[in-house]
Formats: sequence, C-alpha cells, structure tokens
Amino acid sequence: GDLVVAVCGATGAVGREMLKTLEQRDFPATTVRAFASARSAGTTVPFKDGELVVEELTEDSFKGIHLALFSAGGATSKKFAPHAAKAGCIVVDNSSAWRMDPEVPLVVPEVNPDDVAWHKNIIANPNCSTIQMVVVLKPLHDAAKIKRVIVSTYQAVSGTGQKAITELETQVRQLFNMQEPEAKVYPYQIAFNCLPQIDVFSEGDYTFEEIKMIKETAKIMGDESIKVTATTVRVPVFYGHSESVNIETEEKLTAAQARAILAQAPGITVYDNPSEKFYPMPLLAAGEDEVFVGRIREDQTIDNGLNLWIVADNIRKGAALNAVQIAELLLTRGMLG
Ligand code: A2P
Ligand code: 11C
Repeated sequence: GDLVVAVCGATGAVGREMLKTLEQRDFPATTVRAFASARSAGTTVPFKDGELVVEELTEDSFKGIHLALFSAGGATSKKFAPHAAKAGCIVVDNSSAWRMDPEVPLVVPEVNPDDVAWHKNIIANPNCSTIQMVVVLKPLHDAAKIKRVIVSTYQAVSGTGQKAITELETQVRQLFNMQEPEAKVYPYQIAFNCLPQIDVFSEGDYTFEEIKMIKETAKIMGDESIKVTATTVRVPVFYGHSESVNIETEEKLTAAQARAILAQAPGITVYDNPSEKFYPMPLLAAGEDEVFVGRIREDQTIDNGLNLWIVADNIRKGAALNAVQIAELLLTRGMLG
C-alpha cells in the first residue's frame, strides 16, 4: 500500500541527513515530502537523483501522511506534532520537546526497541550525546549493572545546526585573514577554543545539555538507579561528538571482558588497539553509522570501574539515522502503513 513520509525541517542539517538516510537505506516510502518554514517554501532540497520542492509546514499539512520525521526545533515540534498525531500521522521527533513526557516513548533501537509498542503517535528521538552513550552502556549494564556514570563530552558544532557550521567556518577564514572573528551563534569565539556550555544554564548550574544526558539515560535504560553526572563541552569540530566515560559497576568487568561484550553488541565498532595507535576520533566516525568505542581500560582508583572513549557522527546515529531506525522498527512490527 501507500506509505507517505514527511521530513519536517528538511532544509536543516539534520533534515537533509534524514532525506539522505531514507534514500541510503531504501526506506520503502511511496512518496517523500519536504517541509520547512515559510522562509524556504519553494526552494529545493536534494533527494535521490533529483530534488524535492520544500513546502511550508502548517497545521493542515498532515492529511494523507503516515509518518513525519521532525527536526525543526523544539518550538515547531511542540506546535505541530499534536496536529500530526491527531491526523493519524506517526511523529518521530528529534527535538527535546516531548522526550520527558510520560506518554511519549524515548527510543534507541539497540537499547529499548520494545518501548515503541506504547506510543500514542509521538515517539521521541533522544539527544545525540545521550544516544551514542547508551548504545555502549546498555550491554555493559546487562552484564555487570552500572551504578554510576561520569561523562565529559567534546561536541561538534553541527549539533547546533547549519548556522553554527557556517560560524566555525567563517571564524577560521576571518582569523586567517587577520580579521576579528564574529561570534553570533555562540557566546564566545568557537574557532581554536572550547566552550564548557551547551544550551542554557539550569538547576544547580548544570547546562540543559547536561541535564538531558542525565534524565534521558534513566528513561531509555529504564533504570532510575543508574546515577549520571555530566560536563558537556563544545569543541571546534564540524561532525562527530566524542565522550570520555567513566563507569562504576556492581560486578567486576575486566577491560578484555568489556571489549568482548561490546564487540558482540549491535551498532558498535570496538576500535581499540593502543600499540597501533587505534582509537576513535571524530574524523573517523563522521559519515559512519556505527558508534565507535576505544581506550577501554580499568579504572585503578575503584574496585569495579572502566574508562571508555566513545565517538559517533552526531548528525547520523545521533539524529537522522536513529530516527529512521525507529521508523524501520515500526515497519517491522507492523505498526506503520
Ligand atoms: P527554514 O530553513 O525554513 O528556516 P537547523 O537545525 O540546521 O538550524 O535547521 C532547522 C530546520 O527547522 C530548518 O529546516 C528550518 O527551516 C526548520 N524550521 C524552523 N522553524 C520552522 C517552522 N516554524 N516551521 C517549519 N520549519 C521550521
Ligand atoms: C548539541 N546535543 O550537540 C545538542 C544538539 O536536544 O536535540 C541536540 C539538541 C537536542 O548541540
């Protein structure tokens, strides 16, 4: 039968990647439509061998659409997703608008695929830095029960969207031309700098990005007992988030055991050979589907602890790919079309 798919926010960094991912994975849509704001209605975005004409997203856009992948910011999702859901369209939403709503499943297919079962037409895609971390934490938790996680992130500018990609590029050009770099998207210059602030400051002087990592991890893993603390940092990298992750477990896991468990787990590539200087890096992970993990070693300051270095393409596994995988899960389970 018919399977009509909409990408809402199709002109953005993630929206474009969603279209590319639908194409690359041969998602069986009969029609794909591209939506964005009135500003870009009438422009085109590349899809397959041609292009799609961008349509303005309105409350009445969802008639006849079976599935909508949203990546147009929290405010747009808050406003339009309920209209889509009401029209019988299933929304997979990449914004933070619905993630902590108890009526909305928050899904990473490698971790909690069964949570799609209870959706009410809105399913949330987690934050990119959370997704790549839980893909790795889940198999270790199943094996040895994680008690505590300490994570520090090194996040690419593409996480902020297209305008931040342009800002880093422009600042680098300005600096090489002896000009004063202009900071518009970030509060400070991002070129050749690191900003220990992602999103706004909130409770207890944690940033909202840090709070997302803490709360989303508990919801996805379905275990409130895992304690998470986070420091999230923006670095001058275009694509690929990196994370230094320290875990404390109930049971002992040696580094070799952890490596073996992760090598078997879905969605993960263990890339860990210090003697050959093999370790994950953003330049290695960019454009790839897998979550890369390396630098796996025992924490010598506690009985049961491990250190890990986790890298993934934040636009792919962190956003577009995870959303399309959720859609594929709906298809496999006969919940779509
Ligand atoms: P537009 O290009 O028309 O502004 P990014 O995260 O890369 O900044 O992209 C954000 C995406 O969300 C863009 O596709 C943008 O479209 C879209 N968007 C922003 N506001 C709205 C809105 N009110 N309705 C629909 N799409 C929106
Ligand atoms: C970043 N993690 O790298 C953010 C982007 O909640 O979906 C994604 C924000 C979100 O800036």
